[in-house]
Amino acid sequence: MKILVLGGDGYLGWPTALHLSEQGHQVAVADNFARRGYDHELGVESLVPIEPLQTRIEVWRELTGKTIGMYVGDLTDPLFTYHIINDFEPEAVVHFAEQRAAPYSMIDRHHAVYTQQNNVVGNLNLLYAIAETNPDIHLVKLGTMGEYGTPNIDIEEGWLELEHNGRRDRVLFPKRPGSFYHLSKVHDSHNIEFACRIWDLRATDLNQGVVYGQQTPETARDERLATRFDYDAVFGTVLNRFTIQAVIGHALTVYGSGGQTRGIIDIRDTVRCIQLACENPAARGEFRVFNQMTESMSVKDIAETVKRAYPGDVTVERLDNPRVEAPEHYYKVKHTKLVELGLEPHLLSDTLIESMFDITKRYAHRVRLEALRPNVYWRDPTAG
Ligand code: NAD
Ligand code: USQ
Repeated sequence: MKILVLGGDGYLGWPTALHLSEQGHQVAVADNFARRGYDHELGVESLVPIEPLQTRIEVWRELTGKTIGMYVGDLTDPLFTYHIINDFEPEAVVHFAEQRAAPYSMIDRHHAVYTQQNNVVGNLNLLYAIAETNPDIHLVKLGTMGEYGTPNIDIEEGWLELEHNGRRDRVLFPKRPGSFYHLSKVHDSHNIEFACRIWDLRATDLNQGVVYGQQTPETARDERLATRFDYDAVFGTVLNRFTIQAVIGHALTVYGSGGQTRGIIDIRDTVRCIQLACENPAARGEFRVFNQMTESMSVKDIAETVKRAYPGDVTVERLDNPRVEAPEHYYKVKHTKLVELGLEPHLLSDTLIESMFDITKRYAHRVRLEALRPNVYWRDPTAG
């Protein structure tokens, strides 16, 4: 298939592009390098050094003989978005290209507005470009489990059958997200569902949990193919942060009671899920939602798991939670649709955590300790 990966320079977009290319698909990536810009703005860097996108693509071609196309531009620019759809003529578009850190969106008004403009406008331009160019293109969009929040009922895959005052209906599952970033994904989901209804587009919204891990079989082939590995308090995600903190002898930073529970997924399963979604497209007019996570864990259980796997001493520090989120709650998620399509999940294992310790040890000298402490507070909109 011809597959266009938007956000192909990012943590997940790059390994996905390699995986799809390895599977024999014809791949092109698009990116505006905003993510590298946030690093400059925040004064942080990926723990693992990453090559420029051009170098990565060239190394992949040298190693495999496979070509990956490249477009540089911004999805909020409609001319660029229409151009890439017209020029590459994809059968599927995988859309990763959004500002994805909840804390970044909560720094202040400017960052909240940027996040929602970047994400919602980029996605809307893409919907129009697909509808006007070729409505047969399958949109595979990265959403997030955080769209649902932590409701006191089971979380279904996107849709909810309900009965109210004796009448029945099928409605989008109610959303109660926990940051302006997560809200941008809710707005995207509604826009996509509407576009499927009015223009008969085909779309899959992948409500993904928190991703962990740094390597896939393809990125591991050469260190110049590495994807980013963030540890700072704004972009670093919880399990990645805890493995890095364990190695450098920093206390694991559990926010609040640690009773907050999230869906999680190994990066190797992320790339496989995208492949499965692309190869099994939604029908015309269908807005399909998959919960892209493989297991649920509380933050304190994640901390305990990392502590157990580490061969040295590890301490856990309970920090006042900088976020506003339920400290203890019900959490039961249905996530069977990707398994039905063939996903064989890698559940969290000591072996995987040990391999993350090994990667960290190589680059531990690059950690900036001050970047580890949380410095964005949900209740203080003037902090930025
Ligand atoms: P990332 O920030 O590493 O990658 C996103 C890429 O998109 C970056 O390279 C960035 O430069 C690019 N981009 C952003 N805005 C753009 C625009 N307007 N035009 C063109 N390019 C743009 O993030 P990631 O961790 O790879 O996440 C990818 C997607 O998956 C995001 O949509 C995120 O919300 C979703 N997701 C990520 C996780 C996770 O744990 N990392 C979990 C669930 C969902
Ligand atoms: N947490 C800690 N200590 C830390 C870091 C995080 O206790 O040092 C806690 C947070 O309070 C939160 C949980 O861990 O309860 C997850 O936080 P996170 O930063 O790992 O993940 P989150 O902010 O939810 O965002 C990440 C990605 C985002 C994606 C989301 C999936 O950055 O792009 O959408 O995971 S989900 O959580 O399912 O919404």
